[in-house]
Amino acid sequence: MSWAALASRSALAVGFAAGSLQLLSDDSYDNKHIKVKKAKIKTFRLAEVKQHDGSSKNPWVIRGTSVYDITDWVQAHPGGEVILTAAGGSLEPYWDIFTIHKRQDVYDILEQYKIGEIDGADLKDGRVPQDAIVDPFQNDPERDVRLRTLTPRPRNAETPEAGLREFITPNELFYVRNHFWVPAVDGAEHKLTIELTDGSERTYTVKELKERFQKHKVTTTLQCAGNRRKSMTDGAAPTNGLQWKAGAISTAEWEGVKLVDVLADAGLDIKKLPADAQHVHFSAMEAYGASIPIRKAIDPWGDVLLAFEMNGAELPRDHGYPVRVIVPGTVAARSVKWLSQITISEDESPTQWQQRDYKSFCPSEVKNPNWQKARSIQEMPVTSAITHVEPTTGSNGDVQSISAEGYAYSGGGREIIRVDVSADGGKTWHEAELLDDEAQMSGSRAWCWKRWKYEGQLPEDGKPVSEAVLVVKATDEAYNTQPQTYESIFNARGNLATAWDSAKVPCSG
Ligand code: HEM
Ligand SMILES: Nc1nc2c(c(=O)[nH]1)N[C@H]1C(S)=C(S)[C@@H](COP(=O)(O)O)O[C@H]1N2
Ligand SMILES: [Mo]
Repeated sequence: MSWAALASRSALAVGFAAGSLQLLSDDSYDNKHIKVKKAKIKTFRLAEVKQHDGSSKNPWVIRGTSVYDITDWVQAHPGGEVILTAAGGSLEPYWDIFTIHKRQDVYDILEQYKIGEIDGADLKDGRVPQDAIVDPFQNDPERDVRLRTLTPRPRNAETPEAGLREFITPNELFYVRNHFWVPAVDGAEHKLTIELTDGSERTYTVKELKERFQKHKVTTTLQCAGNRRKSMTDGAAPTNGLQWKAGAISTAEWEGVKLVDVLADAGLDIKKLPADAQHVHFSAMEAYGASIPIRKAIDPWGDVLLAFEMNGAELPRDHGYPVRVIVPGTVAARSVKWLSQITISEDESPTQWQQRDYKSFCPSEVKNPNWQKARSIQEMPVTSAITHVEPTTGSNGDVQSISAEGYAYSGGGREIIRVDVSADGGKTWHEAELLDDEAQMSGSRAWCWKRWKYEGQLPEDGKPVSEAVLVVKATDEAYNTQPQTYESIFNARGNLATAWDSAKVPCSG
């Protein structure tokens, strides 16, 4: 199956099966049979493996010279159904691209599904001949070199300091978080299908969406659930996932049409919702998908957009061209790019990114977290970060004053009402100045980060120190504030890393 064929599968909603790490029934022989099995390893010809491709009920893959029946793993695969592109042949060319797999724990998962070996008659120099595959990343766009790249394929890159100090992040410096490749889309042809709970469907071209519905502008910050994850790792313990610093957050003005207007046009009775209309699923062209609760989707102050433009320009390919959903105040994982299908449903989206990844747990729940029990992250908690520090030294070479800048943000449209800064690690606090960026905002609620500025004398209590520890914490309109340390909010996924931010400033020789 090709990357494009995958994208056109309508049932791209990728499910996951609880407990799918069980051994295959084939392996549950009694002792006598296991002996028989060991003595005679099953062998398969390549032609037979080929029949178990992505369209087969029982997909198989090859790694090295071993054959695996991955039927029971497909639903549990964190990368979703793309796994099927490798079915019927060797994994290696794919894992050379998706290098995330070259790890013992991934090999261990695969080993559980082994069913035999490739017949020696098909080996060349003891190896399975490898077909060349199409690199799905070959059409990815050019990227600005100033972005701080974490992984090039898929593209994950954070906004550099220069971008974090602006209120509106320039498009080229807006952070990029891609789980897969960037789909190559013909914007004029692209269609979006909306499916209601009664199964009825309505399909719109992007052109039709632009022409038929009233346009709206919303300025909003997008923040990845993993923003500041590296500081949780440094402050508590190792976490899984991309080790973002404070740059997996950016702000833009988005233009598009309101999701609620399009849902109503597609036949959803907004005033008298059907009882089974509980969640709105968004499916993308590569393989990604997520959902939001219906109340957010139809909230007249919720400002959920189907966006075509970003900061006055056509949506850049990395950010979802030709259409993405923008869910203000909600974790950016729900702002699905390259949107192709919207489905109203009784349940949350079955994808990996709704059922797993974007959840948080008790700090001690490390090995086998209860994914099903944990709630999906939607509105983000309050956070803040220092983006720039500038010490001023006196004639003796000691630091005498300090100026600092940063951002503060809270989810759910909860406005930041105060930012407190301390230069002695949290003993003495000062209120930072909040910048007035009001003129650059549009939207029903406080969807944007606030920039803050602080200037103060050092040392705090007049006694010379060798190092000042600058710390910052923000408070939102619900008087929620940030935890002091990471131990209490540590979770193995490294999500919602919102403890006080800090920066050390050397003060005297
Ligand atoms: C049967 C073989 C496979 C196994 C056992 C496997 C296992 C895994 C595991 C454990 C992860 C999570 C890694 C992490 O979170 O650090 C993962 C992620 C992923 N896999 Fe696979 N994989 C297989 C085949 C494939 C193939 C053939 C492809 C592509 C053609 C693929 C694409 C991906 C992608 C894109 C992700 C990342 C998803 C994301 O960032 O959300 N996998 N896989
Ligand atoms: N189709 C699709 N949509 C997606 C993603 C993706 O990988 N594919 N990543 C999500 C995540 S986790 C984040 S943080 C944001 C990032 O948006 P940006 O790249 O425009 O900053 O997009 C979300 N929407
Ligand atoms: Mo994210």
